[in-house]
Amino acid sequence: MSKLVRFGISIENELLRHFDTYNSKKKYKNRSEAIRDLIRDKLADEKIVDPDAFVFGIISFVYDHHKREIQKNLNTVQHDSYKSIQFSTHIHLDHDNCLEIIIVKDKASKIKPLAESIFGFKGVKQGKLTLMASYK
Ligand code: NI
Repeated sequence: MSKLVRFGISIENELLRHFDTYNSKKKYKNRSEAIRDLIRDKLADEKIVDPDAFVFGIISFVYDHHKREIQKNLNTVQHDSYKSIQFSTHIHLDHDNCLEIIIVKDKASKIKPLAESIFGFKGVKQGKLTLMASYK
């Protein structure tokens, strides 16, 4: 961890009150920890919109495995992106539905189109892409 630096912040009473309520809900021990996390989150949000940014995350989706071509399409798109995919797993939710979770690591410009192609397949009922970027 790099050296900590102190700096002062001016803030409206009302906003500080909301912030303290948020901090106690999130179980922060002090305001500094909460502010550091908020800054990291904001910087990461900014970073993941950059197509060249190196990101990691999770593509999760639910699909009906009876739909024609779905297994073939999912297999093809994942093999096409094998360099971005670190891990994947498949859970049979019930008679018709499957949940697949793919952990990815690559440039945002590689990950987003992969998720979009998966979510666009006929038979995919719900999909979520969670992206993160690291900040110390
Ligand atoms: Ni299944």
